[in-house]
Amino acid sequence: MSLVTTDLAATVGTITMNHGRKHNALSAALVDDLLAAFDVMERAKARALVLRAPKGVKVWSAGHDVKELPAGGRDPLGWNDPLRTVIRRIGDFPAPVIALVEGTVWGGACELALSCDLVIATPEVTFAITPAKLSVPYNVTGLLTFMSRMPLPVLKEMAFTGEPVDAARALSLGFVNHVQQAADIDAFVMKMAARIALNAPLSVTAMKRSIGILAAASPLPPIMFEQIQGERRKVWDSTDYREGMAAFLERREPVYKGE
Ligand code: YXS
Repeated sequence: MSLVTTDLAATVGTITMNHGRKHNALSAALVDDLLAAFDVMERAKARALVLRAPKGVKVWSAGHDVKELPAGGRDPLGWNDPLRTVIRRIGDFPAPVIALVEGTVWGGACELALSCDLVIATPEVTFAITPAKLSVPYNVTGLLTFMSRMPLPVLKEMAFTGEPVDAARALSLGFVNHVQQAADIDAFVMKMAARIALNAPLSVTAMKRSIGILAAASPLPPIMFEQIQGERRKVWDSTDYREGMAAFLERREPVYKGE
């Protein structure tokens, strides 16, 4: 049985992440079903696409499936990681993707939501960027996603503390487009999606792709990329990395020693 449901109304598609038992943790299985759903919507030439969880969820997505992170000794967020794959798919999708967010959003799911073209949330939504809590070295394109959505001091606060930021603050900082009450958000999002779908799809796609290319056009000399990878390897090779994983699985607070 698929871990997502899909709906296509005229030229507006909806993909609903529906693995409630694991709070939509972005496992390989859930991401595989998401990718299949994106392909269906692209073949159907959807002109706007809504990415959501079931109505009224407590957790939109709990982020990367921690139980699928490598035990150590290699990059936990490499090119072929499911989280990286689905983030790229959102950027590659020809039509605008609108994140309809209810509930709490954790870790890599913050990047999933913010990599969407538009983010619309209820007032109860919170976003928590959690790599530091789990001793995970977030990756280059992931950090660039966040850096392009919010001021650096805000990203540093979220990344260093791991503490949630609510929808009102996210709206004031510009990484949420609109905040709508739960009773209104579905109609609000579908109205915006329908408006987008009435516009010229080739123009919308060209602008989405051009903006994406321009926003990602940050020339990084190879030596700087290798320097970043060196910093990240210190983390994924550390005993702290293994402690973060163990603490999550044992449902206890981690004790980090900086080694
Ligand atoms: O024990 P069972 O089998 O019932 O499964 C539990 C949880 O283990 C599971 N689950 C997850 N499994 C894998 N990866 C996850 N991220 C994850 N989150 C939850 O779902 C079942 C129900 O969870 P439970 O009992 O904790 O539910 P709750 O209602 O008490 O609490 C809901 C949450 C979301 C507050 C809680 O599950 C939680 O704090 N989850 C972890 C959130 C988090 O830290 N996510 C970051 C994942 S790492 C990631 O995204 C990147 C690698 S990074 O860190 O770099 O950003």
